[in-house]
Amino acid sequence: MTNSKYDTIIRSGMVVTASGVTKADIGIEAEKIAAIEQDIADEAAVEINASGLFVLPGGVDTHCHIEQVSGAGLMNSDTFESATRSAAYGGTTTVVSFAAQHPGYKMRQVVEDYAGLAEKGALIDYAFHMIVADTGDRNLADDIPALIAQGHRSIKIFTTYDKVRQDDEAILNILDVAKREGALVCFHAENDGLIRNMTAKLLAGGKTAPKYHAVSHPREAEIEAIDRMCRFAEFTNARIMIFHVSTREGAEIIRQARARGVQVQSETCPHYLFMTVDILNSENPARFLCSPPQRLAYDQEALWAAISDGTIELVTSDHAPYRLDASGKFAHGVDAPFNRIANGMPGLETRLPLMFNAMVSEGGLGIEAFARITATAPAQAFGLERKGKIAVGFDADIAIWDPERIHTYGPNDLHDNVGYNPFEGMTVKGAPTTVLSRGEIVVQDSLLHAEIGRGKWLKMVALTK
Ligand code: DUC
Ligand code: ZN
Ligand code: ZN
Repeated sequence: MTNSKYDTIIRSGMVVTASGVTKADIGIEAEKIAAIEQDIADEAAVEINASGLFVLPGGVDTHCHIEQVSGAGLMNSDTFESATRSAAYGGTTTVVSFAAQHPGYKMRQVVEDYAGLAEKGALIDYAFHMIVADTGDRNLADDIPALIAQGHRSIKIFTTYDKVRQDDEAILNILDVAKREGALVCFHAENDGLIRNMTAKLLAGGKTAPKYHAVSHPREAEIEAIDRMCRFAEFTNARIMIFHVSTREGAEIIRQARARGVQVQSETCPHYLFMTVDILNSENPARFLCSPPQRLAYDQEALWAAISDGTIELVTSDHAPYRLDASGKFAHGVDAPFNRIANGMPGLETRLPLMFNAMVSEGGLGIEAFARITATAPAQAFGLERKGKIAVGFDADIAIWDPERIHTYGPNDLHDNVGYNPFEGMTVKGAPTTVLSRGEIVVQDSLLHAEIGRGKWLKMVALTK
C-alpha cells in the first residue's frame, strides 16, 4: 500500500502533447490525467516504466460499424465486445459506431437498442452516429432533436444504397435541423444514379466478377456527391463531415469549399492510403471490396497531400466486419455478382500501426501529426471533450508505443471476429504495448485485462451552431 495521490504513474516516457514531445512522468488519479511532470516524487500502486517508449493519446476511431445491420440487412460479424477488444489491441480507446435506422423504425428506439448492445459488450468508451433512413413519423420533427439534445450530436446520411439513401430534399431538411440543434452531419457521398447505371450495364454484359465492383462505383460518383454535399452545406451553413474520401478530385473540392468558408471536414481511411484498385485482381478479392473502392496511385498521393495541408483532418478505419463465409461476404453464394457481396473490411486494430509506420517510422509527417490525425482531431470534431489528448484533466486514455517493434501481418492475426487481415503481408514498425482506458490497463504485453461491458457511453458536447 502507498499513500500516493496517484493510482498509476507512467514513468520516463516520450510524452506526446499538443505542444510537442517531452520526456515526463504522467500521474493518473480517478481515471484522469492529473499531472505531467519531469519527476513525480510519489510512488503509486501501479508503476509503468515507459523509458524509450512513446506515450500517446489512445486512438479515437470515429468511423466503425459494430454489431450493425447493414442497409442490405446483413449483420456485422463483430459484437461490441469483439470489436472493442480488437480496437484496444491496436491502441484505440474510443470508438464511434452507428445506431442504424431502417425505414419504418423510430430513431429513439434504434438508439436505445444500440446503446443496450454497447452497454453489455464494450470494453472501451463509445459514442454513436445516428444513421437517418426515415425522416417521417416525426423522426425528424421530434426524435432527432431530442436525441441531439441528449448528446447524440452526429448524424450519418447515405446518398446511395437502396433503402437507406436520402434524396436531396430530405438531406436539406436534415441539414436544417442539424444546424438548428447543433449537430454534425456525416456523408457517405456517392451519386446513386451513376452507380445504378454502371451496375446495370456491367451485369447486363455478364461482367459480374468482384473486380467490377470498382467499375460500378466510378470516381465521378464520389466527385459529384462530395461537390453537391459541400454546396448544400454552403447553402444551409450547416457543419458537415465527408466520410472516406478516396479521390484526388474529392479532396480538391473539399479544399476549395473550405477556402470559401464552408464548414466541411473530412476523413480518409488506411485502405485508400495503402491499397490501390489493383488489389481487386488478387486472390479472393471479396476481402477488399469496399465503397468507395480503392483508387489509383495518384489519388493516394493527393490524399497524403490533403492530410499534410489539413484538408483531410481525420484518418479512421471504416471497420466494416464481414466474414468470408455465408454469414458475411458470401451471403449470396461464393459466386455472387459483385453487387451482392458485402462491402467493407476490418480495420480497427490495424489503423494505428499502419499510420504510425507511414507517418513516424518511415518519416513523413511525424508523431505530433500522428496523434492529431488519429486521436485529437476525431475527438474534437465530434465533441468528445475528455478524449484524444494527453493533457491534465483529460481521461487517462493512453497508448504506450514501442517505436522499434516490427510486425508483419499474417492472414488472420487480429483480435476481432472477422477471420482475415486485409493488410496481410504488410510490415509495420511501431506497436502499442500497454493501453489504458480511463487509467485502467486494458491491454498489456499482448494480454487483455478489460472487463466486458466496462466501456461507457460518451455524450458529444454541443458543437458550434
Ligand atoms: N462502405 C461503407 O460505406 N460502409 C461500410 C463499408 C464500406 O465499404
Ligand atoms: Zn460509407
Ligand atoms: Zn462506413
